[in-house]
Amino acid sequence: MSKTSNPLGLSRRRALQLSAAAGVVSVFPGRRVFAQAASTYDLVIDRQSMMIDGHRSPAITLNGSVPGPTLRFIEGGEAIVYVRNNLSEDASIHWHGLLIDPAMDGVPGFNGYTGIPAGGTFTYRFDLRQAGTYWYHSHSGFQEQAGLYGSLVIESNKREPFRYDRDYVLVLSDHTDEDPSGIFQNLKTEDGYYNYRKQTLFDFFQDAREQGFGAAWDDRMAWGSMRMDKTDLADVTGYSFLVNGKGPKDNWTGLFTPGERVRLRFINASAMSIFDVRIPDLPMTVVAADGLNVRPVKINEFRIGTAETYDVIVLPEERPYTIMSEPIDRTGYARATLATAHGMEAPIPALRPRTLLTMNDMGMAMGGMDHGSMAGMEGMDHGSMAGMDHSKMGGMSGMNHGAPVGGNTMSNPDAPDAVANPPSEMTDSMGGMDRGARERASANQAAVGWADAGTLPGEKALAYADLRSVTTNKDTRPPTKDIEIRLDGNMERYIWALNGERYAYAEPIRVAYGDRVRLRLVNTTMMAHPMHLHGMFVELEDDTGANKALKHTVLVPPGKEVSVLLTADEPGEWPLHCHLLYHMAAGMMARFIVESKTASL
Ligand SMILES: [Cu+2]
Repeated sequence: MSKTSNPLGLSRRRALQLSAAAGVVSVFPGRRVFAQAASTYDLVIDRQSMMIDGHRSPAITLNGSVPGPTLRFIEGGEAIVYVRNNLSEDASIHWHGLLIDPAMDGVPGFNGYTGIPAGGTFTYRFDLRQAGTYWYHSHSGFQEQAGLYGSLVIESNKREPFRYDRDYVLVLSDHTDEDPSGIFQNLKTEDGYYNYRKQTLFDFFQDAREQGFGAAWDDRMAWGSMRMDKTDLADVTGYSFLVNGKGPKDNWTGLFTPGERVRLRFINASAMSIFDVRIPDLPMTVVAADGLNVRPVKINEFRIGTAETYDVIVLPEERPYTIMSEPIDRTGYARATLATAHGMEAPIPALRPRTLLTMNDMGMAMGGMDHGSMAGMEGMDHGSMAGMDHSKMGGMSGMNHGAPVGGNTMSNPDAPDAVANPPSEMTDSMGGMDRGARERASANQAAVGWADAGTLPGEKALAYADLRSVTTNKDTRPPTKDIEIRLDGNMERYIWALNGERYAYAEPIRVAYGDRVRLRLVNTTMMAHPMHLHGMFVELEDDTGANKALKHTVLVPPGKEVSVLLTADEPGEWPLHCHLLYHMAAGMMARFIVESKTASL
């Protein structure tokens, strides 16, 4: 039995005192001098159970808890982590987002690493080359889904560009009582097994009333003939959504004193969930993305892909606040509370409508798909795509009966999704309502299109285009190499692949040391894929200047392309994969090899 432990709600002063104990020598008052002493941790992996909202659930624990302990380090030092694996199977721990010696990256089958044998131990030793919010998790089988994950915080050895008085880690995750390998089997054998929210006939008549019968029918037929489900935002449901291992009833609570600036380090450690996160009535300022500082962005909510992290700073007043994290398919929620005393709580807002994908979201999935490249998809069932013949598409592009869905956007995938923005008169009329009324009014509006989280009019949701690095990019050369990574899938047969090949069959992607590369992540599917590259950061191309935001995980929306730049300056064999656990397991992974310095001479 495990009791989950709260990451300590440390005041910054206390955190630094602890840091001092862990290898910082303070010589001058007000100035920190960092010794090169190592910080060490012991981790023990066990199969136990955990309590979630009063029910017992099987889990894999680290030091008896889910998530595992928050490991705190100081930038510039060395980390030593001793791991004991008490499972009856091999395990592993990967340090997500760290610049690291490839031998310590912790992915079995890469860089000569073979995992931690059943009943055995492994010692990780690596230099701490960066600061920020990161996490660690198993890279073996489905252990991550069962609980083998935790947070990792590296304190900066420089002055931070923002100020805060209190520091909390919020690890978001999805937990299931089921055996994860059983889930994977079900996904592979039964289409839509976990999708309880298929559109119903009732939905159809509702649509028909709003859009006109013709439009609703055409839309329905189009989706039907593609044999894709427009509500297939997530393919596993039945999860409990957790914050720091606590269910919504357990209500993880972070305390604050009014007037304090509170830093919240959000980590999406779920196996399969993408969350929309907000704190009603408490604006947030985003100060870091994927561990690295960004220019402050004031927002009301953000969408966090699996494996991404965001640090925000809030200034709560003397009252409780609900931290609400809704998965995009709205099958539940994770909830936590900020309060001035334990036991206080704020109202929990109603779940907003799940997003319905539109034909506009299909951009790349349809327009960018040439059948020649599809033919390369080893083992793929072309049947599901074959339904998408061009006469049908012709019919859809004519589908403009004043319908809010699709129509001529088909021919221009980049056209702004007009329906994502409510008409201005609605915005205006809602402006006068209080928040509760606005929430209720908004809940009755369908969120249409991937980009729309159901954000209230007048409120701001974070977009990648808002992110700018605080530090100037080290390498501003234009790319000399363009690598297309197509994210492919067949939902019916649960085959997920990169460039048409499942991992087991794919050739590695090779670049020379020092290469400046553009990776074009082209999503041909109707799901978002959080693409993660180990060992290096990539730069988002939203900025044309030298402050491109750096990311280790990039959420690629359905049917869209996201391009990123990369300087290949970390030699090694790095996994490049979708961070949805079952997609990776199904084959959505590649080996990205950066040749050693000498190899290119
Ligand atoms: Cu994926």
